[in-house]
Amino acid sequence: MAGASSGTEVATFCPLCVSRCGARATVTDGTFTLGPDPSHPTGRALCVKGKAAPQITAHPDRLRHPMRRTTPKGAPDPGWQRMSWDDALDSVAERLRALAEEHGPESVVFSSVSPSTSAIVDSIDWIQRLQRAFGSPNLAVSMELCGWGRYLASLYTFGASVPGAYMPDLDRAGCILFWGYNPSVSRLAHATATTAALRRGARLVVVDPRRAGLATKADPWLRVRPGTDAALAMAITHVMIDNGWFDEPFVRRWTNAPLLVRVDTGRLLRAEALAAGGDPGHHVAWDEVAELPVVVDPAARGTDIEDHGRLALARTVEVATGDGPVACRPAFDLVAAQCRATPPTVAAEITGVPADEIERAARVLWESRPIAFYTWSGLEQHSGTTQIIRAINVLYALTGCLDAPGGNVLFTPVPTNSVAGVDLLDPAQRAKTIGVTERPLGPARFEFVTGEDLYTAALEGRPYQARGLVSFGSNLLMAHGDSARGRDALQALEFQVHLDLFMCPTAEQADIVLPVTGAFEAEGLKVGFEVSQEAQSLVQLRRPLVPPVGEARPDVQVVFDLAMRLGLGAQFFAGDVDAGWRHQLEPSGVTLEQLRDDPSGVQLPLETHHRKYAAAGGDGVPAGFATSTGRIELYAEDFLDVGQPAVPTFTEPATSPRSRPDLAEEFPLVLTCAKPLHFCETQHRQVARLRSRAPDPQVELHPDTAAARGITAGDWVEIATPKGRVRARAAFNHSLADDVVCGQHGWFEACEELDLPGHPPFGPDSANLNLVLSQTPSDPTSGSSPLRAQVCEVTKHPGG
Ligand SMILES: Nc1nc2c(c(=O)[nH]1)N[C@H]1C(S)=C(S)[C@@H](COP(=O)(O)OP(=O)(O)OC[C@H]3O[C@@H](n4cnc5c(=O)[nH]c(N)nc54)[C@H](O)[C@@H]3O)O[C@H]1N2
Ligand SMILES: Nc1nc2c(c(=O)[nH]1)N[C@H]1C(S)=C(S)[C@@H](COP(=O)(O)OP(=O)(O)OC[C@H]3O[C@@H](n4cnc5c(=O)[nH]c(N)nc54)[C@H](O)[C@@H]3O)O[C@H]1N2
Ligand code: SF4
Ligand SMILES: [Mo]
Repeated sequence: MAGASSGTEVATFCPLCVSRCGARATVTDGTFTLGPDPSHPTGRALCVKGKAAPQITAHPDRLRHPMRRTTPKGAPDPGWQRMSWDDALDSVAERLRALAEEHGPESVVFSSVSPSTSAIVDSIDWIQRLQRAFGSPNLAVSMELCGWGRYLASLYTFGASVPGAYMPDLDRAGCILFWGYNPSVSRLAHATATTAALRRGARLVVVDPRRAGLATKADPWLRVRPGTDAALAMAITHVMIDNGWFDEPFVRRWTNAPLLVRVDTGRLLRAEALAAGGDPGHHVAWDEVAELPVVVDPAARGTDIEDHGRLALARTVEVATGDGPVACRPAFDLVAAQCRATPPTVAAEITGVPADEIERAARVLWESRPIAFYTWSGLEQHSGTTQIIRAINVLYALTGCLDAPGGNVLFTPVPTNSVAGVDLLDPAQRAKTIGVTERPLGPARFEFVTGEDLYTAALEGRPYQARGLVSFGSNLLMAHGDSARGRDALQALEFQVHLDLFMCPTAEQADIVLPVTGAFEAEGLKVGFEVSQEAQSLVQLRRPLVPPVGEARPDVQVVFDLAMRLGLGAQFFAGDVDAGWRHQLEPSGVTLEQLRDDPSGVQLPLETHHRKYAAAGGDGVPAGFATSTGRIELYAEDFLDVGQPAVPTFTEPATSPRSRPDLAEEFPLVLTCAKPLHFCETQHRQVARLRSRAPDPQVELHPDTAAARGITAGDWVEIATPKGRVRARAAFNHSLADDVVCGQHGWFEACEELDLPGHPPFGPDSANLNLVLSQTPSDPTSGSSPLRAQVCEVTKHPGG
């Protein structure tokens, strides 16, 4: 597709990060500029990266041609040799087919850059379709570092992705709770909506070890010690329960609070235990007026209970069973007891948040309902991530705000056909996802492979040998801890193809590298912009503003072309991307012609429906929640099957100075990290307009911490962990605790225009934080790496 004609103003959106800001582009003389588009539901502002999009697009280091390596893996120079697209695609297809035939399609792992940090959002569904149609159950997309808490872990409490899909209704919230999330840096559309909410009087509570971004406007801001968030959530929950600050009718009716749990086994009591013929699928509650057990059929969604107010919530009862009396406690009682064991005074000692601030947070949350919340990276990258998320999910469930106006709401989506191809993968193949045996409830259950498991499969052949990697831009070696092990793993692969805009350490290991178009060189279809009903109702097709550099092709085009060569034309619309989009859009009534005619998109008149769990279906029974009990699971019985507690539980981070006193003397500080404003993840350091504002990798530390080590602001320092040392420049941050420091990952690229050096991804001069962070010990449920609470020491760099 040719670029837009010169001098025109075009409606568009920036897909460079999760914010997907609506924008207006002005195209002149083969280049373009972007400005905000206040008429777009995510267009109130553009960040510096969006404004630098023209420089990213036109950067001289862009990959221009398909290339093959001519030297063995591990050689200092890959000896890249240009090849034609036809040759490249033919060889890739041939290698993948051979691997599938000899070792099964599961031996090929697909990977992708995260859609939160790139324009791959245009293509991710099609990439998944390719992976599934090919027959591989393995997709590595940083799910365990980026999306587990928001999307998948919350399924075990809500049966739905909260807050990933049930988004905070910021426009109506009485109180906004950001927990380990800093949208001022990471999602501008949420930051601008929050600022507007504050202006109309909404409250803001932020939990973050740093007072960054909107945390400066939060009241309270809770300065939590990294990785101890579960203890904080449990203490807040305790205060709420103790004061009756929870939505009791909601909790009784829609959570599994009243269901009885056997004290002896920890399992929910089943009706079959009460009398012969009782249904093993039915649960039991206790009627406190009749002093009798009540059978609860999950399929009835609570309509089989006459008076929910009569059910016991907080006592031990003796239930007569076929095997004699059995002591049982309502699920709520167990959760309350667990939280009671971590009252504010105890939590204060663990988390560093003063007890009175914990009490105040509970009061603010309750008194300024409805509460809308979001959690993100601050909670994803921990050895205890799943329990942290569970603790916060349970806290939120008690407020009764889920799917209520001003709470976390599933906005009505534009109806479309899913193209991710879930049905294309044979269940027998899905059962082979790498990691599913070790962590049956983890990301592998949903076809996502963790970095740790990918490396093990490639290096040790467990559970089987990973032999091929099709990598849509993901910079695995820089994104995951244990970078050096990652390099060895990639070198052990028989074949790797990598698609990217730029060369990166992961691409350097590939056999074939393919150049892809940037966001503004190709069309991109976006159905729904997520953050509000208005945003979620918008369908927009981004137009190319400039022609592609070199021979770069859109990811989605490469997916379709590869599919054709792999004999998957039937699943890929005979290679016609337009036909694929038409199929996707068909239920919406929106046509490609409409979208191409009007680049500002089509806004559908969709209405939000609240409290959908209570809406009756055709059979008159409410929808309830997609969990085993049909209710929100304050008590997650499923977790017992994997040796995890069913009630939220705090565990000290696995590699902290407290859990590892043997390391604490040498490494007394806790190292966490945060995203940089000027770059996305490991990208963009080569762009002068961005790099000039943030020239060096940083580590933030309290001035007292620095002074105690003879460090002044701006000094080059070494961050040392038990795995080694990397470099960064010291930056003072008064808001940090004096035993916590905050680094940045992703630094390797040079910026030639500014004469700023690159940093080797490996070796003594490296600034790659993930070289000295470990993927283990990982979260037992999800395999999340403990990247945000590891021990470290910071010292002045010997070179200054
Ligand atoms: N220590 C530490 N490590 C972390 C994190 C952290 O906070 N701390 N964050 C984690 C998180 S949340 C994530 S999501 C991962 C991110 O890790 P990745 O998903 O790997 O993301 P990036 O580093 O942004 O980009 C990787 C590559 O994708 C390329 N790319 C960009 N856009 C496109 C595109 O449209 N198509 C193609 N084919 N390629 C493209 C870029 O040029 C770059 O080379 O890192 C994780 N790693
Ligand atoms: N500018 C920019 N925007 C981005 C990205 C980027 O790299 N740059 N990346 C995109 C991607 S892939 C993602 S995943 C999102 C992430 O977006 P965010 O989750 O907002 O990212 P971070 O800034 O890494 O982390 C949020 C906050 O968590 C805090 N934190 C660190 N450790 C802890 C902890 O143990 N507990 C708590 N409660 N908080 C903690 C940090 O201090 C930080 O302020 O941003 C997306 N947007
Ligand atoms: S926040 Fe910046 S990079 Fe992200 S979509 Fe908006 S303008 Fe683009
Ligand atoms: Mo991410």
